[in-house]
Amino acid sequence: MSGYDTNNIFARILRGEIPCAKVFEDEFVLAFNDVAPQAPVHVLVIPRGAYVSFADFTLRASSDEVCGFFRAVGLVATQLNLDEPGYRLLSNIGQDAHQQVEHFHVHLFGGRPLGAMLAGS
Ligand code: DGP
Repeated sequence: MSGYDTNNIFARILRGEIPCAKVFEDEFVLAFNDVAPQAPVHVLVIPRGAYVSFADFTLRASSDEVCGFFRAVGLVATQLNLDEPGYRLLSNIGQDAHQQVEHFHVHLFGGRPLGAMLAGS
């Protein structure tokens, strides 16, 4: 995977150049509704820092950023009342996973039974 493109769509959302339906934000993350939801709840959680992939994030981000990110993911799920009956976290990394936006992110799906773990195989 190549370097970070500062004009990717999530970088532009973070800079406020493109609007988003914000769900949560703190010093580490921004969480907002996916523009093309695939479940009643479909939220994207992104770190504020410029990281392309999971490896890039976990290797280069500070411990505070990594911890803050995953805490925030859990907090968003809890705030959306998803702990029961449950939800799914998913992160696409690279070509085989069809990562479209090269700013590391986690999808949070919920609000209905989510079916089998992988589709399109
Ligand atoms: P992926 O990189 O394949 O894990 O998914 C990227 C997701 O980002 C996809 O579900 C659609 C969403 N998305 C793309 N552009 C925008 C946008 O401008 N606003 C919002 N809210 N979501 C977007």
